[in-house]
Amino acid sequence: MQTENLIPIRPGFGGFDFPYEKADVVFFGAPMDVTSSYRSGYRFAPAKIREASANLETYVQSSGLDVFEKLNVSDLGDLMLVPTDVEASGRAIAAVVRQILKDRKIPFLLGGEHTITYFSAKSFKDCCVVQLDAHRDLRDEYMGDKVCHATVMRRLLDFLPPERIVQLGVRSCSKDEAEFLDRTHIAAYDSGRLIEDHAEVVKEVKDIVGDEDVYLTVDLDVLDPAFAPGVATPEPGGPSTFQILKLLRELGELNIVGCDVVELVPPHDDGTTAFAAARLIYELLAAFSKKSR
Ligand SMILES: [Mn+2]
Repeated sequence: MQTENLIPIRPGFGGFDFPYEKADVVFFGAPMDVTSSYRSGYRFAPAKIREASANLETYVQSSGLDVFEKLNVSDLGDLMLVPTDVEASGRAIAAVVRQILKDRKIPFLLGGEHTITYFSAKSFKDCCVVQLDAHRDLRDEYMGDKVCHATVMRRLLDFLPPERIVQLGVRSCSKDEAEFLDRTHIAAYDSGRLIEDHAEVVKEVKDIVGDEDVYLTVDLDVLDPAFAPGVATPEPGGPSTFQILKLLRELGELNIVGCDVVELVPPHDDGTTAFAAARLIYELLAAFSKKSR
């Protein structure tokens, strides 16, 4: 692994430090903090997620296992990004993701703004992208930007057919995005449907995705702001942390080949959102761990 632009951070996620060579899952921070249209401060997010992760139990009660028992997890630290250059930062992110994939491991990105998903997901071949988000992120451009937090899912359509995208938890979009969604075949299970019809939604998502490779992107604003106040663009009317934990336990059974957790803005967080992020990640790791048993 080329590491000259990765700043090592110890302790890493969960406080554990398995060597990269032995790792099944590889974390790295991609603290992109450029395109926010409202709150910013994403650059501090990976550190806050790591801090929360070190103060939570690694034994996941709902799964009955310690995530580090069967699973080797490594953390490469934070990627040095070009503060004002989305494309250059994106190339650096994609290079690390490609290397981790080449070494047959699961990359797990700690954002950073949602824009990182475009550069990360682009590095996978033929995957489905499952998105947990309050927003569609399907604008073709936003305030003149083609590649930003508000367009990230639309940019994925530059290389993925719409049938390979699943949106969960959305409750906010523009009229143009709603019309665009109607014209495409993106599977969208909005917040109300997810909350009221959880089991059926999970069943349908599993039917759509089957045993395809899945890239999972978790925008923390999918959670109701009551449970995750420290995000860039809070959107009321979302599911609880408990509901999303349950959802991730179930989605974790899919063939997940890459993940990111994005949109935490620590300057607007009292710790609630960082702890929610860390717990959601543990739940996913427990699901991975279960599969590797
Ligand atoms: Mn988003």
